[in-house]
Amino acid sequence: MKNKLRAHAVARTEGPSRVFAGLVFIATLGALLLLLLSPNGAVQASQIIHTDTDGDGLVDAQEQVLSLNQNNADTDGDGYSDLEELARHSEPTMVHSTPMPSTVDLALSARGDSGRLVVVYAIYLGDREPSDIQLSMGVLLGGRIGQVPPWYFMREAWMSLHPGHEPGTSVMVVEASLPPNFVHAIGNVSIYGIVEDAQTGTSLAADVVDLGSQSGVVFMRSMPPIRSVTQTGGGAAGGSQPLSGSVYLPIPPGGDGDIPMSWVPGEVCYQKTQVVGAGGGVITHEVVEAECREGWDAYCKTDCSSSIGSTYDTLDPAVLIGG
Ligand SMILES: [Ca+2]
Ligand SMILES: [Ca+2]
Ligand SMILES: [Ca+2]
Repeated sequence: MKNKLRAHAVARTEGPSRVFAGLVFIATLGALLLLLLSPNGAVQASQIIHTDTDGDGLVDAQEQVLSLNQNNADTDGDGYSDLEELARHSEPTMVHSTPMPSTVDLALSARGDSGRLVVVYAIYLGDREPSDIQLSMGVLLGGRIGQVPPWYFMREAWMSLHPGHEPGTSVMVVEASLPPNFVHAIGNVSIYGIVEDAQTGTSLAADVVDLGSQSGVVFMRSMPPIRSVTQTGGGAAGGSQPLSGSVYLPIPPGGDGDIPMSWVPGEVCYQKTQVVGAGGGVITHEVVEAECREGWDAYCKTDCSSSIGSTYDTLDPAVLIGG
């Protein structure tokens, strides 16, 4: 391993096909170790907590959002860590779901933490060095790919590097924090990341996390995991059928205490949508079904069903990488 980790964050100023100059974020491995070994695990001026009890690279608070086991680095025991399965889009709680072969992969997630909104970039590097890739970040605002200056993301960024399942492979985590008001002010925000070859600028992998604001709480819109097959939801579409829509996971800035009292614990707002528009990589969805579903370690907004008929935009990761 090289003695330096380099993550190059560049901003998009025109469109997904353009690469632009930007901030270069460099942290030495020594500095990272110092940060990781700090007594309280907190490494940021913003006091975001990076306690990772099982050492799999996903901090406890993020595992809670994703309903993973914060005391087990490999929740399903298939040999791939929870972090690697997140980065490579397999199901971390199902032993028969393991990553598809890939060279580089990326997954975005998010959580609320210490009054901040933390965006997590889980990057499967394969056998590449961190310095071999650069990370582009941006935001979809009002149907257009926004110009978010890289310093806005990276001024409070945090990185760590972890071994992958196959020998010589690794998985990198980059976390960047934002003020939640960023989402509250806009309503629906798609944050994207693109992993590029640092030498050629070629896009290698892309992913998007969709965030929304409801009643002063930030939500992360997430595909229902495969494990929801075994969860019996409420309503006629529950039972043993896989959920085909998305779930709206609340990620309050300071933990459970920020959830309005009226919201239902142990449930999640499930939405089924249909695509009503697409163009330039932007996909417009309309909510056609919405109801609280049981069996989740989350909360369901009481008026979940009132979102029926509403629309939101997201980005197509395939378009981001030129697919
Ligand atoms: Ca962990
Ligand atoms: Ca874990
Ligand atoms: Ca696993």
